[in-house]
Amino acid sequence: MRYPVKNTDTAAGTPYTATAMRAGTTAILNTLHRHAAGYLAFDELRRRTGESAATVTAGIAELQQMGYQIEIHPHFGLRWLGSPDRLTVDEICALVNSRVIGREVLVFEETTSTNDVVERLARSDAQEGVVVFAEAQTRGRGRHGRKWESPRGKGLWFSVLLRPALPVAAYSRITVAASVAVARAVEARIKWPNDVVIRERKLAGILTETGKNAVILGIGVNVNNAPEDFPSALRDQATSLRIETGHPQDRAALAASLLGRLDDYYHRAQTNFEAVAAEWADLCVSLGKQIVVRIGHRRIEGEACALDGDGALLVRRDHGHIERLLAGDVIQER
Ligand code: BT5
Repeated sequence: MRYPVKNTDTAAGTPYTATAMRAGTTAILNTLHRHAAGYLAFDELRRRTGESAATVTAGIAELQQMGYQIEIHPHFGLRWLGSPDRLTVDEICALVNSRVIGREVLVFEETTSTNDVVERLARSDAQEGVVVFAEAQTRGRGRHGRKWESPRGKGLWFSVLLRPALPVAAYSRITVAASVAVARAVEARIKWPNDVVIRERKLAGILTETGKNAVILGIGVNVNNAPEDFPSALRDQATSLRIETGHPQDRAALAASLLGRLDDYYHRAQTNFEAVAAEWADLCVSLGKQIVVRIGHRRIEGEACALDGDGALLVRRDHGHIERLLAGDVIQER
């Protein structure tokens, strides 16, 4: 599960290495976290993890020392109360359940952009599925060189290295699949081409770039941002899960659930894209609407009608002609 990094790349910052949490402790973390709703008897925890009493006792002490809050009740047993608000490789790997995406995880305290780090990994022939998170990005970016606000510890700012078995012309499928995975994980909707929105406010953004035989999938999700964590110009357009639910969220648990969904939809994008496109259409707020799209200096107006097999948006112009759009910004929607 650990990625053997020799980090000589100072521009990228230093990744936290896994804290060499013992295997038994990882299993305890996983089991208690899954049972977070109530108490778990000590013997039941032993049975579920298959560990000895001594290992379980030592594991709980290790977790508590790391800042995990675990209640020990003399009669009821153990209860998970929360984890430290800090992303760690150990916790994400203990919770994730996936085939490809997340089988190797790196966490940086700070970096320029997680897409930059993954791009370098792609050039060094790293295998697909490695995921890089950063607690803060100094040069987080959106499309066309736009800025992505990535305040420290508030969100999930991460990138995934993919080497899809798809022709380059069908790479848009990856963005489509990622949008569905993110929207499902956070119960939000999709605004074409790459925004994940709640109440018309942007909760997450996706930036897909191509590298050496690779797709670099960058995802930013606002999780625990308060309104004042956004620059004033964004306050009316952006939102976070904390703002929407009224409660701070467990970022590591969300990270693991996101990686699991991305893994699933990435697989489906390559084997049964029609089903993914149908889900996308259900979640999309743009379809069926009259939209104005800006692509560089061009403006295209028409009805957003469907996605095609490559993941391109089909727009019916007023004169009936169908335009096929792979990128662009929706500047107006009716
Ligand atoms: C995107 O671009 O929405 C893609 C964002 C991808 C960010 C991830 S974080 C991990 C990885 N590493 C990176 O460096 N990037 C990826 P675009 O559609 O161009 O939208 C950018 C616009 O969204 C900006 O111009 C702002 O208006 C707005 N924006 C910036 N930061 C935001 C935030 N945190 N929440 C909501 N909106 C934001």
